[in-house]
Amino acid sequence: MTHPCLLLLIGVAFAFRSNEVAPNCEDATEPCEVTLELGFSLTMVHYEQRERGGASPVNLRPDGKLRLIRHDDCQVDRTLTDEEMSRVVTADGRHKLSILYNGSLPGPPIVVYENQETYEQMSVAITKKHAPAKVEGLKPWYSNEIHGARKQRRRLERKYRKTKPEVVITLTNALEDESTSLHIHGLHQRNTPWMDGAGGTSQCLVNPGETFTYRFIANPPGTHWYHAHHGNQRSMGAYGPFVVIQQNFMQKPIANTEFHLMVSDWMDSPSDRIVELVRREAVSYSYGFDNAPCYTSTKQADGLDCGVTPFTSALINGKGVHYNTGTSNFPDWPIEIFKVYTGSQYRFRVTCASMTYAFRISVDGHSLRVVATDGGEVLPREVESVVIFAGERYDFALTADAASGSFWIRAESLERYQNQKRIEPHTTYAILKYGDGADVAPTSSKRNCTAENPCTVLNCPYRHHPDVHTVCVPAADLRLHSADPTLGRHSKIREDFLNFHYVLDHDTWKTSINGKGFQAPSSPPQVYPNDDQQAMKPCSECEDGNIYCGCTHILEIDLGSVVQFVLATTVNNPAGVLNGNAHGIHMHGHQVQVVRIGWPTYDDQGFYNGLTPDIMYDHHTGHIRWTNMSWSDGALDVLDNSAPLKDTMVIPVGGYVVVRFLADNPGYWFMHCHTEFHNVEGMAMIFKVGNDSQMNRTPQNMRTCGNQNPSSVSLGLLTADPSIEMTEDVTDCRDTLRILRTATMSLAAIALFLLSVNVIIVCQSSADKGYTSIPTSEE
Ligand SMILES: [Cu+2]
Repeated sequence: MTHPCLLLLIGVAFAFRSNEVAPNCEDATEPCEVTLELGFSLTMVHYEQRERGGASPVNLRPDGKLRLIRHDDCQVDRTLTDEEMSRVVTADGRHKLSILYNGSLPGPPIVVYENQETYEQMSVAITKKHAPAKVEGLKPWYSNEIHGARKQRRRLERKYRKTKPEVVITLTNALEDESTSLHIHGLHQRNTPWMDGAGGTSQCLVNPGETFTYRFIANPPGTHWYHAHHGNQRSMGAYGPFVVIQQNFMQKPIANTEFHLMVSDWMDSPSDRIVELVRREAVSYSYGFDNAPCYTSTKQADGLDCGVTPFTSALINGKGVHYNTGTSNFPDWPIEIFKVYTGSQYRFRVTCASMTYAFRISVDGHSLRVVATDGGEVLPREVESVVIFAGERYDFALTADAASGSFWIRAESLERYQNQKRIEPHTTYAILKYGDGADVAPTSSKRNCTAENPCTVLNCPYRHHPDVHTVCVPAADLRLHSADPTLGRHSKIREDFLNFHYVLDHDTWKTSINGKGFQAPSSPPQVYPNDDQQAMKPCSECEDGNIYCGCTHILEIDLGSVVQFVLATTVNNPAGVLNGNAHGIHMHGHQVQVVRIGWPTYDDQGFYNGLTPDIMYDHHTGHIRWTNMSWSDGALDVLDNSAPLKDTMVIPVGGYVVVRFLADNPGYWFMHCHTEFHNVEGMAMIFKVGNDSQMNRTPQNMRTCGNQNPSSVSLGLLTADPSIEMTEDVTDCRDTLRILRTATMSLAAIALFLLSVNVIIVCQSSADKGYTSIPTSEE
């Protein structure tokens, strides 16, 4: 292994390529246009130019530079320039087929402004709501902003009054053989549910060679991300940061003060392969059929499954470490560097884009002040580390309070045991570097947690972190700055139990929600709500629970109702065997209040020993419900309106999470596990808010797709007079106009005048019957 000091030379070329948060469009009053091209790409390959052309593999030299291998004779050609090196996706140093936006890993950051408030509204927000003296914890950071913001406010007053900027993303599918769609994870797409990018639900898939333009208002503000919403594309690299800057001045990014940090595992296998291995219980061979060692699943601190397939690599901002064995070591390959200056404050916007593994993020020598999750601001909470699951986001503030030097930023897996033996977690690294000096490998070490000074870890998927002097704080314990008034005690709360678990389909295990595996309809219901050609298998044909049943699982919710979902992951099989792992569940189109986390039971060593006693599983009906029936129908007392708002919730194995939300965003919204191979297999459903007449009408020029079954009548149309394609109203108008022309020749001027008036009235009334504008949800 090469010494890390040498390798850090290469980090220089990459360090500031894309990790600082900066708006794509300076002017928030204009639509912000971004172009994304999704294509295959190879890591550790130098493309002569982005639009393909020649490509040559590269290797790493001992001095940290990349060298080009000539493709004709496989000889070393030359060392790449820094500029050329910056265009090579190094990932974990292996050559791997990837699916990337604009050839970059992660994809290019998209940073836009929140839908604009008027100046008057912003002014009130500053003076009343966010006066520096009232902001706890982050006072220095925010108050600097306030002082600096006065001039800016006057400028913005002139510039931004009454604007509604729009984001326009033009996506081209340059994959040769796969369709795709683009989801902005965290945006609500209020009034534009057809722009949500859930392929097959909110839109037709974008086929190879096609282009699809997404137009929407960016809301809510915060740290979000974009990713492909089809097949395995996300875990092959099809993701990138998406930040919506809050349109008051406190959060305006300042150069060098905010960073994107995207962490993800980087697996050898696509999730389809993992589905098949897990489903057939062949996973023990997943090291490769030719290799001797069989794999046994690693366990987390509570003794339950952590990694069902081997951890191979992990990346921070597309750069990281490859493991050949289960032991951790220092990075061999370029890693991300975040440059800071003593005395300043920094905001890290952290997103987990993993296929499967969660990560515990920490920075040697520094504590993290968590200030937001899933885009939503929370009261600052000081922690040693934060656990982040696929789909989640955490923003933390960090004070650069060291005099100088470099410190490891660590992303550790939650693996703790294998074959009953204690193991070290797999760790990938980035570097927090002070000042402008040379890049050197940190010599820092992880904080030592002691009984006197225990470490606080946010968002563990288990209640305790035994024997390491660690205190786990659940995400539900975070608190909003001010209570959300919309979700108080309501006289009527709709309650649904959703069990994310595995069920037997003949002799194989499959992921499900309440025993149902999601089968997509043949055309997206958001585009074709009344498509009589649409193939859907109604879940009414399924029995709840015990036996796997594939169907188009849709939960219908009345617009305006207050909804409580109990998201559980409890045992289902009659033998009482617990199988499963923590799931990160993502709800599209909404932020929900996480009002309660229910844990399973543990022994005095902290190991799992039983399902939560709060929930009953009825083996006869396959339903789950509260054990205490007096909690039913939303009566469970969770009356704390300051519970945090999230869109991706981690459900502990054998436990549950209660979320509450106001169903005020009409549309067909996808809900699914963000472990990609669980989602691919069917741990997904649609929750439909409002009826079709309450949803904005999908624009008529949306692309078409779906089952085709041309009738004889429509076939006849193909050979008929082209004029027959005209709608009745238009035809009527044209006929009338033809008569009018005849009349012009034969009638007197006064008769022509009278007839024209008549025609205009007739045409106008016909046009009024047609599609003229998008009705708003208030209508
Ligand atoms: Cu899952």
